[in-house]
Amino acid sequence: MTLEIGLVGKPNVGKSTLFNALTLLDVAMAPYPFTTLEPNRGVAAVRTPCPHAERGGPCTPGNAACVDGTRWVPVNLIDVPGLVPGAHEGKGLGHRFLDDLRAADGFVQVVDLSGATDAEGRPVAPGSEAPSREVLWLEEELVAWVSEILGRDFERQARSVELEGKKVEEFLAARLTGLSVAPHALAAALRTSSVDRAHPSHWTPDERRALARAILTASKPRVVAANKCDRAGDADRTALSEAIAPIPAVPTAADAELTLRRAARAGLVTYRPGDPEFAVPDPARLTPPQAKALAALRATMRTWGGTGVQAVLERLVFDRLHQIVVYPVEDETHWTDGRGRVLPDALLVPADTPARSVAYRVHTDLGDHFVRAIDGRSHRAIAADQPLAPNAVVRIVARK
Ligand SMILES: Nc1nc2c(ncn2[C@@H]2O[C@H](COP(=O)(O)OP(=O)(O)O)[C@@H](O)[C@H]2O)c(=O)[nH]1
Ligand SMILES: [Mg+2]
Repeated sequence: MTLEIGLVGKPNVGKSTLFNALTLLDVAMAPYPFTTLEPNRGVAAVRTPCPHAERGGPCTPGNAACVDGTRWVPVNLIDVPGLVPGAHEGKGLGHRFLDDLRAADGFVQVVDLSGATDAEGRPVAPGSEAPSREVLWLEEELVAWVSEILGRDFERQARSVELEGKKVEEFLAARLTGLSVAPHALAAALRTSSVDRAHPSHWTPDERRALARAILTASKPRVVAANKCDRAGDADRTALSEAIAPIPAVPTAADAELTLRRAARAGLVTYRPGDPEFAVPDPARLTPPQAKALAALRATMRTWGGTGVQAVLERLVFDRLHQIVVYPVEDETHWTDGRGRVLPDALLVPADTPARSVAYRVHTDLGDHFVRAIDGRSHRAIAADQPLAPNAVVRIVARK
């Protein structure tokens, strides 16, 4: 039940570089042996302040490392190679890649902010491609893909649903199985697209397309990594943001972040991913090319306030996917589990998740036998249907 994020975009914009940077973690992420699961699947992490400071003692992290009071909570990342216009028709192996995205909870679309790659990813003169265009065409590809999944043998099936008097939600949910569309997202899509719920067999292709678009908007939130920002300026960023609003664009320098994480691992710099700057403990150790590369990188980070790489992921996870972090414990006074470990697990859950669903995330038995949750700060009871607060430390009480 780890959150899954897809990196999408046309070839040569920096998806793999971003993937490599985000999954290069120096913190151990149990239960993951190390961060790369398959060539294009890996584990990245989002940052959140650890509540251990409130207790005045250290924590005993299990799934999410704690570094200087910051918890690194794992999320799964998939690098989906080059989607090109026409992908939904199978162009550039589009089908296979799109199908990799079925289970994704959200997308980071990587674009070349410097405008120096064409639609197929070939290099062109900087500024000759508007990066907003690829955001718009990718949207159309994704809509066509969802429309197609939705539309297979639609009318015949829709008529039988009408005859049997089944609910349209059930009909659609069955068609969208595997696409990871939550019931509330489907309900929201039905509301915004205002189709005639009683007569799906009457829906026009345009109406089905509008519904597919609404499903996509409601169930697969997107943020844009405006990459190669080291070769672009503020005017490029503003133009992109205006053209793709309300989708947010975060300027990123993926190869700068990758360089920094590698340099930090080699001990050449002090840098925590997401920091606005880095330090060089021993400048004499740098070769002249290294010193030059780091100086250029420092200038980019000054311009943009960092590399933007952690920021773009966290923007998606916290702002668009509305995730919060909660800490299940067995002892609500000491914030420990049965083995005395302090705040062992940090879980990402959607902000409106009821307490009982959080219990199910910990263990099926805890969900099945849920009695109440207890807030580890106020010690008040939390009912099954009540959502938890961000950063909640919570004990689940279950019938034996
Ligand atoms: N200038 C610049 N180049 C980058 C950046 N990120 C990636 N690149 C380069 O862009 C090219 C394509 O990167 P890659 O990650 O393979 O792109 P993908 O095809 O989208 O996976 C490589 O030469 C990278 O080094 C960046 O932030 N700035
Ligand atoms: Mg790649």
